[in-house]
Amino acid sequence: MKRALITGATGQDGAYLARLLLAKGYDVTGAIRRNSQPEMVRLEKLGIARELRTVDFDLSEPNNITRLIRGNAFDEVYNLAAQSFVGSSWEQPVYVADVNGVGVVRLLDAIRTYTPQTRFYQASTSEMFGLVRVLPQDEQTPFHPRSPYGVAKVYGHHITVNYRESFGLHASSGILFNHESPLRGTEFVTRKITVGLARFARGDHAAVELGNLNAKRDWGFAGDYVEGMWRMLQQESADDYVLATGVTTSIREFAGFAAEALGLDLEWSGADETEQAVDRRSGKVAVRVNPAFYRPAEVDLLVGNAAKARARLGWEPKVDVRALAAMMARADYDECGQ
Ligand code: NAP
Ligand code: F7E
Repeated sequence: MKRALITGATGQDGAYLARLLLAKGYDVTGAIRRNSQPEMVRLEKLGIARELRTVDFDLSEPNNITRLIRGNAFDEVYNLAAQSFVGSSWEQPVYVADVNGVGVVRLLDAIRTYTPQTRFYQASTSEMFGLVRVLPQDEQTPFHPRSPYGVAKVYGHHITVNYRESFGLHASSGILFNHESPLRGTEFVTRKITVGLARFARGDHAAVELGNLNAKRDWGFAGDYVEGMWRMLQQESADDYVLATGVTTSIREFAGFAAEALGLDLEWSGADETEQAVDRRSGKVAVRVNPAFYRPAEVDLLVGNAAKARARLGWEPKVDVRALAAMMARADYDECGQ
């Protein structure tokens, strides 16, 4: 039985990855940040909260990391833990640099020292591309991060490559484009839209307030992406891979897909700060712009090329953005009714 450690096991990806590894017969340890109340909601929703062992863990605490790695011979370590919300990274830039950046080398160095045979996955991100100069983006595209989050992740990415090249670790970096699900945090734009519009469809006619509707993202389904993470660690040698769908969609269009799945019919009007969408059926404003949600620096357009993952890992995304929006909107509609 293989032994895997997942940091960030309480997060969206951690929950789906834990389910995947358990189904494959792994012994899974979830490294969990101590909270005043254990944050197991996603693992409970997937019905696996009791199937993995859990350990207290914080990426900013080197003693904690060292003891955990030294005391266990994990076959695979998936480093998914991070402060992952780009929007708040401008408010906590030092913390984000420490956890998302330096935290990665804390883990890698413990692995190098105590269990160099352990295979390592680093959760890198399309946010590293930021102000993109090339369309679509692949493993060769230069980085130009636009947020403290993206800057910290660039360090995490490069130190993963560096430990692979310096010490021969089997350390891979997955450069993942946005991936969502009904387990997505409610502050991210997709889930904010699906929760807000589901409530609207249930008769609570409060408009969803959003920032930049023109930003475009390459959105896939988180369940598909964790399969790609696992495949990276099954390769004979470690490498870096982009996972993406190759389709880019604006925030406005995503809201339209979610609305459609909920039986709403949005009519857009205005521009920039005065833009809004009225639901033709109820006559009420369902979406409006609130500049408070604009970011100090924006990533305007992301679209990935996952040809390398397709060719070498046999990885394919299975859920397109319209189906994803519908899946999330319907799950939130059902949840609102309970
Ligand atoms: P998420 O839902 O926000 O989960 C993040 C996890 O990290 C949570 O379990 C959180 O614990 C944990 N965490 C935060 N700070 C920590 C710390 N100091 N020490 C230990 N654990 C800590 O994020 P996600 O969407 O699953 O993303 C997983 C990883 O992939 C992240 O590294 C993210 O940056 C990266 N990524 C995500 C996407 C995407 O579109 N989802 C794309 C590319 C890369 P709590 O539950 O206690 O908060
Ligand atoms: O924003 C725009 C916002 O917060 C997407 C993380 O998982 O994916 C995620 O980062 C876009 C941005 O995700 C609102 O300005 C408009 O352009 O959903 P988001 P993100 O910043 O792309 C990457 C790959 C990661 O690695 C990250 O960990 O939507 N937007 N209005 C808004 N965004 C939010 N959150 N809220 C709004 O009201």
